[in-house]
Order: sequence, then C-alpha cells, then structure tokens
Amino acid sequence: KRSHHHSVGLIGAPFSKGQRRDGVEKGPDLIRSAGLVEKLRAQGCAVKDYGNMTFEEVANDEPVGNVKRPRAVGSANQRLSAAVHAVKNDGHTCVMLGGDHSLAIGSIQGHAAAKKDLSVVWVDAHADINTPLTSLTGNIHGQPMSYLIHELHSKIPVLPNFSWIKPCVSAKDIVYIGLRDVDPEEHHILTLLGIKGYSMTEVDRLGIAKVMEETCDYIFSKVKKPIHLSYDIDALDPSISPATGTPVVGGLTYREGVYITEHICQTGMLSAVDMVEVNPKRGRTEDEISSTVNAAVDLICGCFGKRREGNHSADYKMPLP
Ligand code: 6HN
Ligand code: MN
Ligand code: MN
Ligand code: MN
Repeated sequence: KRSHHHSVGLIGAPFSKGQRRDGVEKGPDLIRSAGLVEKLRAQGCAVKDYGNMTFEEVANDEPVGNVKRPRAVGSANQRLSAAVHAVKNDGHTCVMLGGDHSLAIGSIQGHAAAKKDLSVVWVDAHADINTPLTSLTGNIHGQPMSYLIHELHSKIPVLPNFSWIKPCVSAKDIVYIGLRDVDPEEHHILTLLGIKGYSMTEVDRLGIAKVMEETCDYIFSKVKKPIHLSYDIDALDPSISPATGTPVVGGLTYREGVYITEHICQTGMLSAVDMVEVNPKRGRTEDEISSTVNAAVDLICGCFGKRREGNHSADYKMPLP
C-alpha cells in the first residue's frame, strides 16, 4: 500500500514574537531532541534537516494600533517564506517546527510561491483569522490567516515589514478542525466567507473518521491541490499537550489528533506541515513537557507513514532457521 517513500525537509523556526510568552522558541530543539529525525528515518523517510533559522533583533518595534511586534514578525516571516520556498524547490515535503503560529504566514506564503494553488487544513483550538483591526489581544499568532486569504485583502491595513505578503489562499480552500475558542469577530469572518470548519461539536457529532472523509472530499472536490497542514499543538486536549501558550479544555484526544495525520498522509497530497506552539515554559512538570513534545513528534510521524497497525519495509525478509 505504501510504496512511495517520503522526502522530508525540516526547518526550525525558534521565533516567539507573535505572542507574549517566551519559551515557544525552544520548540524546534525540543522536538528534535525527542528523536524526530531518527524516528522519521526509521520509518523509511529520507530527511534533510536544514537546521534552525536565526532571527535578528528588531529595534523600536512599537505597536501599530493594537498590533504587537509587527516589524519582527514581518521580517521573520519574510525570511521563513524564502526558506520554505527553497525546501519545496529542493523537492521535499516541508516540515516547519515553530515557534508560535504567526509563522504560518511565512510558511504558507513560501509554500504557495513554490506550488501556486494550495489547500490549507488548519488544526487548532483557535481560528487565527483576526485581522489587525479585529484582534483584541494584538498578538499576531491570532491573525496569520487574515493576511493570506484573498477575500480579506481589502480589510488588512498596511503594517511595517508586511508589504511582501501577497494573499495566496482562497476561502474555499481552507478547512478548520478542532475549533473551540473563536472570538466573535473571527466567527463573523468565518461565516461571512463561508469557510469550512469542523469545530469540536462536529468532531463529537460525526466522529473524526467522518470529519476527515468530508474534509478530503471538500478540498479535492475540483482539483487535487497540494495540502498545507498547519497543526497547532493546542488543538489537542490540554490533558495531552498542556505545555502550550493558550490551552483550551475540551480538545482532540491523542487518537483523534493522530488519526488526522494518518488520513492526510493517505491522500498522498501532503506538501507542507507546520507544528507550532509547543512551549516548555508553560509545562508545570517534566511529564507535562514530555507529553506535549512527544505528541508533536507522533503527529509528525503520522504525517509520513507511521501506522498504528504497524509498519514494515518492502524489502524485509524473515530470518530462516
Ligand atoms: N494561537 N483569538 C485569540 C487572539 O489572541 O487573537 C487567541 C489566539 C491564539 C493563537 O493559539 O495560535
Ligand atoms: Mn494557532
Ligand atoms: Mn491555538
Ligand atoms: Mn504516505
């Protein structure tokens, strides 16, 4: 069944200025330390690790209106966009380890630069679709989708270091899974644009298998576009992944979270993955941190062929007596 092998290009983006809490910049190294590269290779993937990006300090990064750290977030994402573009041009499925979810701006932009037409599957407790003008917190990790969607372009004010961003995703090519903490302003936007979403209510009603079947029917209804999977670890229930900046009760189980990745893998159309918002400083114990980090590793492994039924390589031969 699984004849193709996956070629993974890994980029670490230790960036945290899309939100207030430090620690989330430790995500890439922690996820690597938990054995991500070794595990992916053991399951038959070719992995090229491009290492961690570095982000320079931006002086005098005063808020613009309500928006915090726009210059740092804008320039970090511009550089990430170029890095993801390069990984895609090298022929890999790109895995971007965050960092906070503002990094989806650069990741999706860079992916779109290489692949033109994308679908986006956004797995998150939050919709991250506030515009700079609707955001109550001013944190850009709650806004990335708004900069990327064609239909919202006229609602986005000019921000310093954001002028390189070109909207690259259509509202009809987005599916949300796991929503349970959506601001009223965001709910208005989702409704106005008719964006497809499976909140935890739909996960409860339909079950995750039906949610994924419908998700893929929806995104593949016209043409099979490459999939950008943007996975916020806070989509999972905080009992599994407590070490994150904005945990919300009532989330996906570990099994539902992994099922999403297994199903997306089976489509053969996965082209880029973000794994974001792992923040060890938000874990109260070592167990809370390791549970969160290990879940992130398992989700990524699920994206690249790991199956719970077990795996074996095509050339395995039983030992003879
Ligand atoms: N995340 N809706 C809230 C805001 O600040 O706009 C929360 C955003 C959370 C963002 O978890 O990636
Ligand atoms: Mn998010
Ligand atoms: Mn979130
Ligand atoms: Mn596969």
